[in-house]
Amino acid sequence: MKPLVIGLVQLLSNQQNISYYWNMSSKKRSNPTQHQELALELVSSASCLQMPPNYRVFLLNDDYTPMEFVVEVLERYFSMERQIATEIRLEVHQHGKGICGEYTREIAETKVIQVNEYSRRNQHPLLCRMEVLGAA
Ligand code: TYC
Repeated sequence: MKPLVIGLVQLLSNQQNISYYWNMSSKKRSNPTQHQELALELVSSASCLQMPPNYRVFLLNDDYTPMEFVVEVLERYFSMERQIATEIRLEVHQHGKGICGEYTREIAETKVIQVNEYSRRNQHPLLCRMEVLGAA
């Protein structure tokens, strides 16, 4: 049976902040003051919790979007300097795909929507997409 996790203890050791869950499915539980003495089945957070994955946002090449527009998008939505934006634009043009950045899911989703909406509003077929990265 999966342990019923009802509490989180923060322990400070060697300057590191380590989180532990205590498992109240243990028969030994009785009152809160016995937590330490009973050494409730502490399970390292490393085995319970995982950081949410990040997402890579990228642009796809097409034959119609003007190069200047791609550079503008990279500057406007990804805060790139002209020089870097131009390099990424060339990367997309030559290799079909160019990485704009890596973000949390919500930020990546927002950027994808913003770029695609902005492109359509300007009548360009430029496509912005995201892909999940390995868990951080
Ligand atoms: N390939 C496009 C053209 O030749 C330019 C372009 C570059 C389009 C980058 C999209 O993400 C892109 N007009």
